[in-house]
Amino acid sequence: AASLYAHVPFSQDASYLAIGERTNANGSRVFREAMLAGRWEECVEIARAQVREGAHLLDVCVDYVGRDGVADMRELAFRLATASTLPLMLDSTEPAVLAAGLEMLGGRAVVNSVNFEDGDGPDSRFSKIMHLVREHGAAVVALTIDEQGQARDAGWKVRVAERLIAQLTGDWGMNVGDILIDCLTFPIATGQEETRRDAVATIEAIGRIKTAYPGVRTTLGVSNVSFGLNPAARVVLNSVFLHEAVKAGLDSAIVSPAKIVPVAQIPEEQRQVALDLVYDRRREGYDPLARFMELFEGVDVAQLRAGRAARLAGLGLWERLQARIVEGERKGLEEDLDEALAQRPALEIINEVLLEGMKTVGELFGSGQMQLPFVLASAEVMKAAVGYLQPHMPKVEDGNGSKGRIVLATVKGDVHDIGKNLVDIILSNNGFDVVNLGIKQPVSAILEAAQEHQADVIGMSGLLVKSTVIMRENLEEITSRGLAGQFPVLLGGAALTRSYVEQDLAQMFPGQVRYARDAFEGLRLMEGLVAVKRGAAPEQVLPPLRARRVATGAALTRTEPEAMPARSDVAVDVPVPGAPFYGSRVVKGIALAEYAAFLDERATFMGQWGLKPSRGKDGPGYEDLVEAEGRPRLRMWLDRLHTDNLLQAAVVYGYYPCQSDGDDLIILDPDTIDPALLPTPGRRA
Ligand code: B1M
Repeated sequence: AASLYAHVPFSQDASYLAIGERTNANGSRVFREAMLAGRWEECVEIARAQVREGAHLLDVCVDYVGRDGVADMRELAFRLATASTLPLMLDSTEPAVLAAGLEMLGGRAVVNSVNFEDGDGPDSRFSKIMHLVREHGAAVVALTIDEQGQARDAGWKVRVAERLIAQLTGDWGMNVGDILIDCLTFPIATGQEETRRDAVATIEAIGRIKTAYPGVRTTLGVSNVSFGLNPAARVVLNSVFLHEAVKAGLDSAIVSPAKIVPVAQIPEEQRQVALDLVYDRRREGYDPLARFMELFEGVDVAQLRAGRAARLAGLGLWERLQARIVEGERKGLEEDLDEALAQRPALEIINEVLLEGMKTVGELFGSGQMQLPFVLASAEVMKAAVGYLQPHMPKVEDGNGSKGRIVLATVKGDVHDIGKNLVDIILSNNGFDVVNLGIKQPVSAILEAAQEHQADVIGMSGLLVKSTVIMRENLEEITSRGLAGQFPVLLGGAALTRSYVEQDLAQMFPGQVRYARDAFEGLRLMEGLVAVKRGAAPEQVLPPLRARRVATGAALTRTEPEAMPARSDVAVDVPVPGAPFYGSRVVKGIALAEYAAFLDERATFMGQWGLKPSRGKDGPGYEDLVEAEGRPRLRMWLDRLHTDNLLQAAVVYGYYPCQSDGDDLIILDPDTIDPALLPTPGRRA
């Protein structure tokens, strides 16, 4: 899905796609009241708050009895089209309301929803809404409801999903990846016998649909499951249910972050009973619903929090500070930091206590036990702690003015800035002048700032794996603009490795590029890089780059299946396929036409060549620029490449023997290995 500003993939790394539910007249009283009173700015503010809370998409629903839904949707979608950076999911049962929203939006929306409640004939809602979806190229949420009603057991849900997928892809030409199947659930805690197995049926159906159609997406409105319980019990049941659904393959969920807590933070008995309730594990003398209600009798959400506060209070100072980061608990932070400062220096508190907490957050998030909004809360506490400790960090006042200037930025597409800001503090406190550009910075902005501020060094930070690729592209761009000699570059961020920077990147970058594992290594390198900028020989002022380690004569050992460590139940006795050959090969002479088709025109025209369409009505739009400038220039270049034979395109590829060593994958040099140990090239070994 896309807004005017950003696209959002339906598959999220290490997370489900979080769809904010508060811009919904049926789900949020505050939103509804603002909408009914025509306080549109307040509605927009609710949307913005969800962006800050870490939502990836916003569900927008204006359906309310007696209102003119078309007018409301037009008004709201018009505002959100430019006020929300996130794409929208337009949520209505009325085709006219959906049409009004779709017409106001740039980018690509998601339509919520279609189903077979009144069949799939030409006059059905399904058909009417699908005409709109097709006309606007939207993605669509498809509910497991048919002519008999909402599907209740897993088999029924799966059958409706199959019918939906068949029709949406067959009759409506949709890509399976643009369909979000919602398996729906009724509340399971109302005591009605017929709904007790709804959650388990939903979880099972999600698993079966994802197995049968790996490309299809699944979604779910989570809060419905706990309807009827008190707010504290709802928070726990919603969280446990969401966690189980994600484990079964749920890709996205309509949620309110306030109604979810990380399962790791739920007390054991509450979690266990919630699980029994979700999976309807009743047995003689034990009804999880009754026990669950007992556990939460008289408990309100404030008490849930109070329980956490009491638990934190019971911890020792260092554990508590770490727990504050992990649990995103800010209340009392300053007092704890004051106590900590009386015992250890500020930098040590950050490095040895708080960053350890952040590491745990990363692990919990990576393993799916912590949802994104909580990572955000942890990040906020971390930032607050660093801000509070900053005045207590050592500062160099040598009175000689700046020791050098760095332009610092988190690279394009990456929002992580805690590490970068720490680098800013450490460098500033040590006499360097830092121009901190913030997050998601394209290379053009970084270079512009470096030139404007006459920077000595460019510093780039990025934590996503894809940011390491962006850094490489940025170095290429700096080189192609002839600026590699002018700006030494410092790189840092958790996804980088020393060898990637000091071997791969250093090899392709004609200037100086260095890797800093942490802010202190950044500080040590800064002096050398500034000196290089001012004319010193790199080998005199910078540590040597790490050379590539080449394993020679590595002993390839064969581990018998029974000697394998018990790590998983993956079969180890399958035949190992032989590679067609070992080593690398190069394919040359690839015709220009074969790869020119892969060129990303938009990225080339706008990102690289800087063609900027006008935002208003007066100047040329993107398509005009493409026709008038982009394509003619591209054709000229393709002709020149062809006639002057400027590019020698080649592909290098290879097959190498490898083996594991703990969690490392060791790539071996085929020339140094006893051939008898290798699977035979071209044949199954
Ligand atoms: Co995100 N995130 N996150 N996240 N996040 C990671 C990086 C991740 C490893 C978590 C995981 O899966 N275990 C993972 C990346 C996986 C990958 O790329 N393969 C991840 C993901 C997937 C995502 C999203 C894509 C999730 C989603 O929406 N599906 C999304 C990304 C959005 C985007 O960027 N477009 C996302 C969002 C977020 C939050 C917004 C919620 C929040 C960031 C808030 C903020 O920064 N304002 C967040 C957080 C907090 C994390 C983790 C948990 C912690 C990062 C952190 O602040 N560490 C992180 C897991 C982890 O790293 N353990 C994770 C503390 C900080 C001090 O360390 O920045 O590494 P760091 O800085 C270090 C060094 O690296 C070095 O110095 C510092 C120490 O002194 N350094 C430099 C850094 N920059 C330097 C520059 C230098 C020199 C040294 O010179 C120029």
